[in-house]
Amino acid sequence: MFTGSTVAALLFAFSLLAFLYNNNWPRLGSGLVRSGRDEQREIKAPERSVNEAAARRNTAGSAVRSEKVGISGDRECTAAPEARFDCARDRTLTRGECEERGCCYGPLSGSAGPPWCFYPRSYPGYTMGPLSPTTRGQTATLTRKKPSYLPKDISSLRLEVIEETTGCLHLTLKDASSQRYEVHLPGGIPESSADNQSVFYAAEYQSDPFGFIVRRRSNGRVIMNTTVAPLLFADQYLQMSTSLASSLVSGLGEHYTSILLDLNWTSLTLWNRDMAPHADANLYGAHPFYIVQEEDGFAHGVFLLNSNAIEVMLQPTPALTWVSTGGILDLYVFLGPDPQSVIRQYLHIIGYPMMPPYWSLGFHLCRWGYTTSKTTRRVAQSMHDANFPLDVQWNDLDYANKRRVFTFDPWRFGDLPEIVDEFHQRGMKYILILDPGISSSSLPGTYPPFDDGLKRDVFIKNATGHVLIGKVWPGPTAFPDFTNPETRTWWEDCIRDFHSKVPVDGLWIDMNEPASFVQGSVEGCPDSDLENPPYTPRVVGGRLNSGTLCMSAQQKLSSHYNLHNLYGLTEAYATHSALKNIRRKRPFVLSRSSYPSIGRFSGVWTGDVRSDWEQLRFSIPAVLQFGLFGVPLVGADVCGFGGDTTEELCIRWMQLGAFYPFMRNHNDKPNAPQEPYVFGQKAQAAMRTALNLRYSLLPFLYTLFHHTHTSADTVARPLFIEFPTDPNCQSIDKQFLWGSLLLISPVLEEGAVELAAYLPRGTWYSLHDGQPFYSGGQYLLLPAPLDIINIHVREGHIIPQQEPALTTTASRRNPFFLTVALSAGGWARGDLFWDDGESLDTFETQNYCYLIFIAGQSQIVSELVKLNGDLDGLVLGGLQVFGVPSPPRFVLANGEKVGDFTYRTDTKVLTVTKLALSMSEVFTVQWTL
Ligand code: MIG
Repeated sequence: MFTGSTVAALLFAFSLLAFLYNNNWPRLGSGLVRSGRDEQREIKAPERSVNEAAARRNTAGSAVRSEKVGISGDRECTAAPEARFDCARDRTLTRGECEERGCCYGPLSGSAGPPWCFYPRSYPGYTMGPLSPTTRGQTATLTRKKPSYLPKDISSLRLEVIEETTGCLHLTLKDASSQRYEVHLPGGIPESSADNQSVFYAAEYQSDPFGFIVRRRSNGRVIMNTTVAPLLFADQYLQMSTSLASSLVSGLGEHYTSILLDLNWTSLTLWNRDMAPHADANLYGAHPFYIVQEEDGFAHGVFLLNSNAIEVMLQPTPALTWVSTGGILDLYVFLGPDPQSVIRQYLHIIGYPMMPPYWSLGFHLCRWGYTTSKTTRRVAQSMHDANFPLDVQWNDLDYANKRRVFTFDPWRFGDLPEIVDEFHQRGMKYILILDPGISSSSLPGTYPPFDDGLKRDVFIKNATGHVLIGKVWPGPTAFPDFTNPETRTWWEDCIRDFHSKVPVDGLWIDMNEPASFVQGSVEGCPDSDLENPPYTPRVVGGRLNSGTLCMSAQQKLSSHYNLHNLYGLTEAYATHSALKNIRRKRPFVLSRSSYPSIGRFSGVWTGDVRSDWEQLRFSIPAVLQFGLFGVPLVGADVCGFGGDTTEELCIRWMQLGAFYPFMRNHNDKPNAPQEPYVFGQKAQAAMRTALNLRYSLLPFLYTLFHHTHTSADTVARPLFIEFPTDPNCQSIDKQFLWGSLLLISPVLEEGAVELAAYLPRGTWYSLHDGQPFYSGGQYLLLPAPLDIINIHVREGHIIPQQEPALTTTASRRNPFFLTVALSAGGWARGDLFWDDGESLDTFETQNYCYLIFIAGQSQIVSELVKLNGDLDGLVLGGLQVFGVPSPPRFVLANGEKVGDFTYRTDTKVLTVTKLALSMSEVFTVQWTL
């Protein structure tokens, strides 16, 4: 895991090697070669195949022909404006400069939109040699004879095609002659191999210029076609374009956007940055993965495993162009065929999410500005006094002595250890913030984290080999290099030492893009190709080192230029394993910065959202996208972080937040308070209802997390994943699901007391009162007064619930109850995963219970699939059955008549209370019609 010195960025050796290898390869014929070990052969009619492949909408015939044609000829430059691929991404070119590149120049009116300088239909590129079989796929060499317009072309590339699984094709393009930096995910990538008879894909290769086409085998649909524009592979500029099978594209985080990306000549930069969420900005995390909804319910995904600065250009053809400033092209294509399978295939590569501790699904309360331990204690007490559930109390930077991590202020927080003990005695947990920057300006001998860190050589160095000093909250700071194993040990030692005084239950890792208040370092950065690459993607601040470290800074594995986007991931990994070793319980880490795989170690919050209605609304696609990225434990700061909230906004945000998988109310220092108890009685009542509803649903939410952890299901789920064949669901991101059965339709507009909610085809019951809605797949106008959030249960499902309490420690001992939503035929099914909520690897070590509930023929029975854990003494206290057609004459529980039941003829809801059926034994409840 992040070990070994095998990977080094030999960034400066390439030009020489490239020069040596130039022109050494034999000239190869053009034509298509179809892949698949069983069917490797030349294809007779290359022209037709390629043209077909250049997606239907690519009408202008921008497919590259294999014959060589002179540049700028009429026929070469006829691409329709929307099908133009930008030949001047790196800088603006005049007509003369454009034509000198061999590209077409075609000015258009208007400033935005299609490029003026674009590639001709044929443009010299790489030529592919013969494909030869390997144990898991094929390989070939690509050579470029004519240099591109970029500095330091890599003129000889190795293509490897690996058939990972039936649904996953993996292609890499690397320098054929020397090693470049490559991403290594912690724990590596599982080796598996496909049974090639049943793979879902077929790949074809165009040899001159090189390009490939991936098709869905079952229907021939083109999933990728990279022949639409040239492949460029220079030392600091890698570019690959592809047509898209539809315009319904999601992913490519982290950005402030709807669930569907805008393909109208937009660009998205993936470069981790401390930046409050707003449109067109690169935000805290980088996720080079997209999922495309095809027609007819199919979907596919593409993952570019590359950690350099990436810019993705989107155009309406539809098509997409990846540009990366380094590394290799390491591309995974996931064939689904349905959206949830795409996510599962992606998570198979990057890792399934961790199982969170049960308590972390409770309510969290935080703000910057709880300035003393007394205040902190009082906040928790006020929550308790006002009867609001609260599992976890947090502190921000206020606790630290001179804002230095691993210390606490002796005056304001002198009794922090005692307070944490108190919280624990009440069944609560405590978390505080931990920034990565280590203060470097304390007197020697007074601040061990820095002194030890220096001794153990754990800090990132500048280009001349001295510890790089930036500036964060404590002033001048050094930055731990978490790619170094010694740093992880030192980090664990620091946490262990602090934990022995302040026994925190989890850690909140902020500022880990990493963020710095000076550009690069306190001394600036040297002038080099790393600081000023030939092409800088569009980033906030205009420079890669803006708001962070110098690109030439040196880490154990490589330069910061290559590793920047991995900083948060590597810190999360180090923090997770430290907590695991120290506490011997399931770790809780919350990170701001992220990269693929982080869901294995940490949850994520969406940073400094403003307290306004627009940010409330866009928090839904933000949360849903992290679900697609394998980070199910995610939420936005409830009631907003920046600026003052209003009572109404905060009510609506608490209602929506009750359905974020991770729910924390957090506020910035200067703002008006927004703890639930500061509002008027009506507002408090609405918030209490929302919190109690969440707490009552925690057994269900926990079970969803179990399925995510073990089967890569999603928790907060976009409707298109659950209803892929319903075109109405393709773009919905103002509503979402928990799992496959709970539909959440929050109010997102000021003053609104009703809302139009889409209900997919079928019967949906209001969770509030069991009222059924028979939907043909339509929008319904629902009342939504201030004290209500609309939640619907899908027919055919059973939700395990529990009576709420003020902490999960208490609620976990309360009676369970079931909400049974019968299908038209009177059937329903549900399940419950249960364990002690905090031990490590309970599923892996078989220390858990797993129950199935089945309803049908006027009865419900439980089935104990696994009974090895904590259900003893827990009882089923009751149930509500939605959709019971007529009043029951009597109700039997385990064969005995039950006195306490009611039936409402208007809503057709049967409610049974005051049961006490042991959950660890099979039970039956029957109603006789
Ligand atoms: O520069 O620790 O996103 O949640 O309260 C600001 C203070 C640093 C940014 C985090 C925010 C946190 C704040 N931090």
